[in-house]
Amino acid sequence: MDKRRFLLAGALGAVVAPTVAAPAPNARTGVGLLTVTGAIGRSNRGPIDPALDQLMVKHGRSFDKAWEFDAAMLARLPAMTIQPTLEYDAKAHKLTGPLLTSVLGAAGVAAGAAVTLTLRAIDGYAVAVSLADASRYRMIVATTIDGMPMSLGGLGPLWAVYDADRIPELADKPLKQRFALSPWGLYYIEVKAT
Ligand SMILES: Nc1nc2c(c(=O)[nH]1)N[C@H]1C(S)=C(S)[C@@H](COP(=O)(O)O)O[C@H]1N2
Ligand SMILES: [Mo]
Repeated sequence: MDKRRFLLAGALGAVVAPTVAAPAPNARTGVGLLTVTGAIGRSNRGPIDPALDQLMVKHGRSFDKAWEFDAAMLARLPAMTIQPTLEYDAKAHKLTGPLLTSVLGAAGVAAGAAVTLTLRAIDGYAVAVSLADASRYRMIVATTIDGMPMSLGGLGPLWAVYDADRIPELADKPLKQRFALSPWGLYYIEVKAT
């Protein structure tokens, strides 16, 4: 390395260093809320533990690496707000959370990747959606409803949901048929090359 490049590298290092000192982006410290597996580019945990990962084992899952999010990691992603009419009470509710594409992006899935997602919920409900549709629907991983964090036992803690009123192909359907792609109690996503 010549002297000029050395000095430049030093100057960049000085600028870059404080950023590097910020909390490691892959550190999960809070309760794991969402596990992303399959065709992911980044991982922050190892294989499924057949003894301790009870719900995932019950749901027949298996993986050798995954990206796990806690609430703080989800909260660091840009939040979106949607206000769809929900089928449960036929009322509009305000839902906030990151775009599903941002969540996958954090796990190292490229925005335009040709992949299918399987979204799994705590009660065993699972639904497949292409990343292209999830992106077109501007699907979010909602964490709050009407300003309140969603509860386990209700629709939460995470709900994959979209603004069906504003998606023509869904808004045309009766309310009861708009949310089949929308698992409440979302806790697991598999990413698979299409
Ligand atoms: N966790 C979970 N999410 C779910 C479901 C479910 O059974 N479990 N059913 C899906 C379907 S098929 C529809 S139409 C809507 C409403 O389903 P429900 O009336 O059975 O709640 O939620 C979707 N999300
Ligand atoms: Mo349904």
